[in-house]
Amino acid sequence: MRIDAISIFPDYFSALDLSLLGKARDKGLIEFQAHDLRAWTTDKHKTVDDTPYGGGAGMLMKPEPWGLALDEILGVSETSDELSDATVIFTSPAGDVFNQEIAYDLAKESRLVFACGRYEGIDQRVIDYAATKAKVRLLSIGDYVLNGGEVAAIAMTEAIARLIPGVIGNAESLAEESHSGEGLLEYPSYTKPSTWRSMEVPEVLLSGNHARIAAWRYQQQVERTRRVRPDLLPPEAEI
Ligand code: JET
Repeated sequence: MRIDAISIFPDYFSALDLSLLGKARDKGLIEFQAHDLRAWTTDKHKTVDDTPYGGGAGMLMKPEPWGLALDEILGVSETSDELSDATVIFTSPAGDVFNQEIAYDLAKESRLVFACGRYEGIDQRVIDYAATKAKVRLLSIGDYVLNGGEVAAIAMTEAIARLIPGVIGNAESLAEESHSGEGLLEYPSYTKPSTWRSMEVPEVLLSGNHARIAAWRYQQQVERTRRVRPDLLPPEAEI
């Protein structure tokens, strides 16, 4: 998979050089490139913002640099009918809320382009133009406001990239997640030592009785989910 990100702070994405994604890149499974939006400005001051028509607080991202950046990165032009095979993702609090199911869908794509807005957002015509040249999604990582889309794009990239075959070494950890991960919360986990700061590991986990352990873990998952995320619980009859 190839992933591009367009941002006025491309250095944010150096976090992706670390750990998981760094190794996937070394193995050639993922190509990632961050781009500085200001490279597509044409004025001396490299201006990317302007005041909103109709008034209101704050500044908006002006459309021209975005148009040039998207044309070049998508390999399209205003005058050609050629469509890009990429999916353009605008990170936005106004988008669909990103979740594991969307991560699985996007992990099947060959190209993603993250467009990271700042200030009060991007001129709407940029989103409308992109939608004439590529698949477009507005995606949010939750109901809070960030200063820009970079952190949201990094979160989504990490969630998507780890689902690409070969990126996570242990295929079992993914398989286990895909049926417990989406339904119920995880059970609490313990490692050595069996006593730490006078707290004991639950006796059942030391018993060696695999049926008892599985039953205990399932009960913990259901209790924890009912307490913290009752919205995730299947209908009463299925538990
Ligand atoms: C966000 C994402 O804050 C979030 O995203 C970043 C952001 C901040 C300010 C403006 C903005 O504009 C986006 C835009 O999209 C078309 O114009 C984006 C919070 N949860 N998820």
